[in-house]
Amino acid sequence: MEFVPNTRNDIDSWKEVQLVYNSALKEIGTKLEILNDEFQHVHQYNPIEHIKSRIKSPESIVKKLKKHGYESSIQNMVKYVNDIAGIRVICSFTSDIYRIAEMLINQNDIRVLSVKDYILNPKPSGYKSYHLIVTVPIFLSDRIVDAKVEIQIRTVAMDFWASLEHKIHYKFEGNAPEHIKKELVECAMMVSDLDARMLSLNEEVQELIASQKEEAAQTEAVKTEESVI
Ligand code: 0O2
Repeated sequence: MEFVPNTRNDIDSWKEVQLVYNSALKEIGTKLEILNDEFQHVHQYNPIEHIKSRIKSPESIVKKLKKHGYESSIQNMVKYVNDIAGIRVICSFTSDIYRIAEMLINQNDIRVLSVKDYILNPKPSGYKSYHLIVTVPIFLSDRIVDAKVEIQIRTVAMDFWASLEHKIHYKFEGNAPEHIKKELVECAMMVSDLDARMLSLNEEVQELIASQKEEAAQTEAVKTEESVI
């Protein structure tokens, strides 16, 4: 079942697949950076903390095909594996996740294939994140190819939990003892609580800043009025 690109044709096709998916990551990455810069310009605030991207290794792609009962071929990879190109967007607050997703979805060259909201509906493991599978057009010299990209959007706290849980999951080859799984679910709940508290703190800070600005503007208006009199 193992995919080893050994014929000239296979090697060329695999190189082309990588080129297309790498281009897709660049396209989506640039779109996200532009949205972040515009947000900074309009609201003096960056919703995106950082962005990570990767192309899935051929071994992991083959593993996924095998899991779903497909033979290892380049055609099957492109057809059935949705996360060959993956991008992870780490935001400050939960509200930023939905803002970023909406702004991206509304771009007319982006086609949404699926949305999974693991924030509203967390996985039994405790995993929380917002997943989108989209296609983006890649303009090659002689044709346009629609490339699939998996976008995972989550907060810094959700990312912290997912990274550590992923390591533990691998250490036990997916079969962690029950008490460790239970502990991880409890940690996920603490992470959700932390996110909720940070969000409400941020909302309070924004309200305070807005009312201070209004007060300053009123004082300025009174001063101008007095100087005219
Ligand atoms: P990797 O190494 O991160 O790429 P699929 O398995 O993709 O065919 P499914 O089940 O619909 O189909 O995918 P899902 O669950 O929507 O999303 C898969 C990805 O989400 C995983 O990719 C992980 O990155 C992440 N993920 C999902 N569940 C968990 C979880 O319980 N813990 C952590 N830490 N991450 C999770 P891969 O391919 O499994 O791995």
